[in-house]
Amino acid sequence: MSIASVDVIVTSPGRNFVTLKVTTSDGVVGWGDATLNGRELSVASYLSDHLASMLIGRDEDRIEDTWQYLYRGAYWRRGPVTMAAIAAVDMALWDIKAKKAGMPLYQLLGGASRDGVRVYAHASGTDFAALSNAITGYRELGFTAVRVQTGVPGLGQIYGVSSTGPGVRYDYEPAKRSGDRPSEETWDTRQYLNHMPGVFAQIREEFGTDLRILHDGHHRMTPIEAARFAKDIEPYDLFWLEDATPGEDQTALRLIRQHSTTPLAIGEVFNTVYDYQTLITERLIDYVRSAVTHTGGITAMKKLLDFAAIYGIRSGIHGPTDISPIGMAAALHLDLAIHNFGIQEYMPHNEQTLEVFQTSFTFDKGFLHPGDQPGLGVELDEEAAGTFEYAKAYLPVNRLLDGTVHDW
Ligand code: CS2
Ligand code: MG
Repeated sequence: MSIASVDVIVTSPGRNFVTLKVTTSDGVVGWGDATLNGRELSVASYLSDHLASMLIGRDEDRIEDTWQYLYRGAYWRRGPVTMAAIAAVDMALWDIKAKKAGMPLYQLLGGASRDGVRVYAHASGTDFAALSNAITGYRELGFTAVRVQTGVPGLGQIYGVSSTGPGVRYDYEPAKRSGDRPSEETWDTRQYLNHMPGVFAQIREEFGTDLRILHDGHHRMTPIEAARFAKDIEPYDLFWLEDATPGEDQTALRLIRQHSTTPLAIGEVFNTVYDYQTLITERLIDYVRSAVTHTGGITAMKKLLDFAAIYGIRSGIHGPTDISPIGMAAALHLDLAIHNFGIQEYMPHNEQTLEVFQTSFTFDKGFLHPGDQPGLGVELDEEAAGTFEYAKAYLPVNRLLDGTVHDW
């Protein structure tokens, strides 16, 4: 048995996705997500122009050896493009192995450690009334945890806030089809720091203490600003404060830890375990935020999460709509199997996306389950995929009020 063909499928059902299709000499098909929001074609080219020929003829069962072959064999290692390409190959090979075994992937990862995967939704609103409406809507859908993002008076469109009205499902897509350059947003940290603690106080006032509240700082604060913010919001018992500072400055979190017990989550822009080494060994974070799609796949994520488990750190796998249903399914199989599960991000995909990707995971009262189909449990309809043309899209660029480029 060997890999007979490798195909890269770029499709855009409402947003861009890159998918890898690996087919064995016996006709078994495995799928992998290779979507990197705003830089999709770089990964598509890495796969089709550089990796595909290396894979033909390889034994599809040698997943670890293939991972090492692609990682060490590249010479130029790490980085979002390389690791998304390797992730797609890895996911496809695990999909094949589980299909050949006739079982859902989580069974190959040690079986279920829990009955379901607790998920959190994205509740947002330009003001508190819209945010409150969104939280109520998600609670009615059965969610027990919500990420809350809201507008800041004086600032226009900012990260994470739906501009399509109060946060309904899949209501926020950050990548814009803005022609040949990104759109721009304006930011002011001081206005944000002064505004947000009151929002959390209002949420606790209105929704009580049971609801798990998460918030995404989206990389924008300096270490001392983040330390102040994490301390100011401590009374509101957040499940986590995410990306309080730009994560590559790992030791910045030592300052936040000195001032606050607000749990911290980081890592959605990371792509290898080395990005986490200080954060994990010094217990500077409480949740690992990587996506399977951006961090080298199931093989690498399982090792990363097992490493984090030694330090009492749990999973918080990234799951926005720019992770395809295949990448989401890979996360769910890991979530179900590992012991140190924390929570799973879940932004439901739109109807067009679900025309292209046939999923088998299910949602029930705030929990997802990957399903018991052999493999990952997601199949891509190539005919449907072919009807959605790729269109270049960019994540916004952020500038401070004086025009200085800032982290988006
Ligand atoms: C966000 C992401 O889900 C999150 O936590 O940080 O939606 C992020 O903005 C997008 O993945 C960027 O493509
Ligand atoms: Mg985030």
